[in-house]
Amino acid sequence: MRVAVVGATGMVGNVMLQILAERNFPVTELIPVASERSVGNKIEFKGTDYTVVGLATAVEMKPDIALFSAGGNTSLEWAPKFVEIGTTVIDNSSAWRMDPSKKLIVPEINASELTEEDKIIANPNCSTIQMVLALAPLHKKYEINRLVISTYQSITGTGVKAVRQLENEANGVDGENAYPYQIHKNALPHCDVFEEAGYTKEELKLVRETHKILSDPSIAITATCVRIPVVGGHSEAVNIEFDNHFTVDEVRNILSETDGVTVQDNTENNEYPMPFYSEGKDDVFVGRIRRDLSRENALNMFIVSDNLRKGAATNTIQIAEYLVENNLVKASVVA
Ligand code: A2P
Ligand code: 11C
Repeated sequence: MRVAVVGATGMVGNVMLQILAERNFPVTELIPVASERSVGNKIEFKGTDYTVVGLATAVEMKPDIALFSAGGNTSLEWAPKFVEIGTTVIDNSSAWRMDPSKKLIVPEINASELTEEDKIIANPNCSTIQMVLALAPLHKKYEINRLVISTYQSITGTGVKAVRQLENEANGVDGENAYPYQIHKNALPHCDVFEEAGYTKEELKLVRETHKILSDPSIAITATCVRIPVVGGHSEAVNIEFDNHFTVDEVRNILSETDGVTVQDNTENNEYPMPFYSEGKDDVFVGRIRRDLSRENALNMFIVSDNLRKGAATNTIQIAEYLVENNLVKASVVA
């Protein structure tokens, strides 16, 4: 496969390259793509140096697959141009997620919906992916009717600029800021931009994307998303109300048997998921699983995952793997 990584110099793009190599994705030629200011720079992939190209050049190079993570506007403008020349695009931005003609895929849940006709496939938001991976098997068994979500999100979700801001603040150095306030020693109840009714775009993504992935718009969902000064992953406290009765042991068993989920839940040994320890791992870690004693059929749990991996790059590459394994994208012979 000739694989373009659009946004190869960015936070997620960099992890995409790492994961393509780690998982031995069948890359015959890598096409790293970034903005004009990075064109000409070298990027190392599996021991070979590749030159960063701009988007127009990448289209001329006719990749079989393009993995996009360079912001929504780049995806909106350029994904269709790649599709025109026969490329299949897997897009990690929010550009196409809610487009009814595009599929929003978490492979463990709904990859079987994919067909050869899907030329732009949307990768969900990081905080949605890790949550729905743990919720999907519980929804199937007990039917979720309401979710109350509070997130504690890594600054890596904002990109390179945010990581620099935290480093600068921790070192007492001036620099460009990604956030309207100091993030060092702080918590900002503000992820992405404010939209309608006082909610941020990140909060609305959790609502809308969850409805789409679980194919169930009837679930009542409300969220508060908070940015905290950590880098290892996103954490989420989720309160879940089911239509049906459950036992906590049964829930633990279901989650233990779910692909991509690791249960870390033993309060006697202080065992619970934390972003510091999820960094660099592909799993979604679930712990603090306990009945909500204030409501019938309600449960609390804490869900943690490396937002750059399962929340972004790993999920994107798992989609690509599914396409290749199921012959939904074929390598072209380029003269
Ligand atoms: P560049 O490094 O040249 O700016 P992050 O989210 O970590 O900040 O990374 C964003 C990624 O998207 C980078 O690889 C960045 O390239 C790339 N990018 C940003 N704007 C564009 C654009 N207009 N065209 C192509 N790539 C872009
Ligand atoms: C954050 N979830 O942590 C965001 C980053 O829609 O893919 C990814 C934004 C997106 O701020």
